[in-house]
Amino acid sequence: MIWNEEFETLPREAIEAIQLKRLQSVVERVYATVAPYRKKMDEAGVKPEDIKSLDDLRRLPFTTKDDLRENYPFGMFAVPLERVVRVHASSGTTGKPTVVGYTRRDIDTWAELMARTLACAGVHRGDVVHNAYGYGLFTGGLGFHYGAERLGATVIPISGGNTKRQIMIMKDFGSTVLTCTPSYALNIADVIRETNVDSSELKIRVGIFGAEPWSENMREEIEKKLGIDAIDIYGLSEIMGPGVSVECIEKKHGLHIFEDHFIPEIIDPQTGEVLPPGEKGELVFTTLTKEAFPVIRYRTRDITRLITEPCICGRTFYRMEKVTGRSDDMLIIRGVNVFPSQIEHVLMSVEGVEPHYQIIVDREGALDVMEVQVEVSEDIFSDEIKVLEGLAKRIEQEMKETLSVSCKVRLVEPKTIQRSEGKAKRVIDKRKI
Ligand code: DLL
Repeated sequence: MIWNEEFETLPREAIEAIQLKRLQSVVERVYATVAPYRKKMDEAGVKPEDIKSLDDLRRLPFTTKDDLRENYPFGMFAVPLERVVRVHASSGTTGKPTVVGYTRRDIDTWAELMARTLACAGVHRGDVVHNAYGYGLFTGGLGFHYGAERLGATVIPISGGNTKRQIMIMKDFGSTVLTCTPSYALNIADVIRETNVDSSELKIRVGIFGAEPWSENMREEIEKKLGIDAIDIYGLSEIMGPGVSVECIEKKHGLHIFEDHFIPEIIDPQTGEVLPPGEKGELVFTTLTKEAFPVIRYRTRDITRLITEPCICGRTFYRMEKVTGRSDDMLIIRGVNVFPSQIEHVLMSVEGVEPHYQIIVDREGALDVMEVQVEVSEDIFSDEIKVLEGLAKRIEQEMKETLSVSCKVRLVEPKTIQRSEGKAKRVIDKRKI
């Protein structure tokens, strides 16, 4: 079902007309009310009235996480605090969190976009949504919650953690939709298996997973273990939270971006130059309707490409390819760029290796060293040392071929790598400590 057929199937010209009108209005608003935007625009010599076409967007300066940090906590809000009915925050890897605010209308827009998101993934009234995204400052829990209510589904606000209890509730309440991070979905699947729960007693049909990168192989693994369809959802607190883009039930065709509320651009992360449609680069978003915390050309650091053709599902908005990593996720190992997603891809293609891994980077003398620790199945682990060594060598070989840099592979006992209840921590970089 298409939740908002009127908007989600608009012809291109109509989408662009809406975008231009809304863009002009938001630029005018931030210039008038948010001092850091006014300062940056003045320095760049651009005024709100210079935005005459969508192409003029590129005349506006970028906004980065540093801008938000410098104006912590509320310095980039465009309305007085009396109009802000909620705040959320995302914890960065360093220092203070990024704080975002919502007016009553923003919360309403977000609920509408999350209702679209859920409908896009095939969720409907009568579904029981088991919402295991964290409730709190993180946008996942409440974002899904309001969307599921708007759609008219039944929400179980379970939040993350206490996995055995989650499974009991899922069974007893007849949950049909699972929403959580992909790493937590795997964790749930493993606990189901370990506790010998009869999976035919579970009614989960579809899962909507996001908030962290996950590979196609990881999708297959989750779908197989839980017997469900696994849909990818993307979003970030600075732009709104979940509900920026989502796959439709067709899957693997990219994530539909709600373009009547957000304009996506792809830029070269080095030069900042806008790249033509179809090219891979850093995703940049401008919000068009947000009141409390509008953002202009926000650099997400996420790497993807845009797909401009309408989807077979009938929706006309541009899509983005699955995000496989962030430009700041990239590890530089002895000068070679390595993305954790490449490592995941290699691991997931090896028989007997479990989808639980961690990457440890360190420096020995002047040399970077990378170790990949990965769990193997019980059968393999109890095999002879020779077999284990052979497997580790084979993975090392494949890593070398894929990454063009060597790493050490250590096969570890089942259940030794810490399980995730939210976003998984894949990389431990000891070089920075
Ligand atoms: O993770 C919002 C969210 C909640 C999205 C629930 C989906 C589901 P932040 O905590 O601000 O917001 O983290 C945003 O997470 O810039 C990406 O790097 C990463 N990310 C989010 N979704 C995906 C995804 C939420 N589907 C950051 N694939 C983003 C890959 C993702 N990375």
